[in-house]
Amino acid sequence: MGIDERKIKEIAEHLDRCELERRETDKITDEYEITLEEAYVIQDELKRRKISRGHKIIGYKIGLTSRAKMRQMGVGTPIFGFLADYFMIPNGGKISLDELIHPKIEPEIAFIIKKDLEGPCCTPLDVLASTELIAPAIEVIDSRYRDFKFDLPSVVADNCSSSRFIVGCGTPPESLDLRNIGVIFEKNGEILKTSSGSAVLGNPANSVAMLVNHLYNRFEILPRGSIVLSGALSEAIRARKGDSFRVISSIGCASVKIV
Ligand code: OOG
Ligand code: MG
Repeated sequence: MGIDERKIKEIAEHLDRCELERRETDKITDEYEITLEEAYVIQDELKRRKISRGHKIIGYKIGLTSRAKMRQMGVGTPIFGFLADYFMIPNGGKISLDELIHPKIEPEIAFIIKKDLEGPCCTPLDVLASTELIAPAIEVIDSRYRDFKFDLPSVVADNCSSSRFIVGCGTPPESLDLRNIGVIFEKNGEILKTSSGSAVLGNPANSVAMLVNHLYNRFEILPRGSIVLSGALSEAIRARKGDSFRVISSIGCASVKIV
């Protein structure tokens, strides 16, 4: 490893404080040479800090799983992060801009997992067999890096820009073809983008299978009860005070208001 344990703790503390004090920072690779593996160790430390403050980990997210997002961020590899309990906002709820740095909104498809999933060879079919519900979702990302400018190790260390999320009512996956879930992304009643489930790696279940195999490499499983955000279907949109965002889909709706 290029950086030692002390540096890992220091960087995690720095990123954690930036989140809590809603401060921007330069990307960490401006100062340190960090491998992707080390970036996930920093993310683990960030997770430990939140758990030690009494927060629970309630799920995971995958990022950069659509061409639109890869193009927008200039990073072409899927990334994995965790979801803490305080990230979750009730459907139709409000988010105060004062709590965040420069939030952006993404339309997503969420999975609610009913049976533990374990790698190393998890397939999309395994994912469907262990999924209780598929639901429309909104992710609020809020990179701690200035202007959302980062490279792969920096964004992974920063828990993949995770900040808040909203999950709508779900549908059991049995009767669904996930590739054909139609999704309309609206801001203030105007359509920003239409897309379908296939925008996420051909099928969002592929994205969840990748997460399970990634967790296996880190000696973890995807536990039952987890919420998984499978990745944005289209570009993230900057949120301003007063904006309302809605994800309308063939399986239900999710909405949030920025105040
Ligand atoms: C990284 C997080 C991307 C997604 O769904 O693709 C992400 C970022 O764009 O800041 O959450
Ligand atoms: Mg996302």
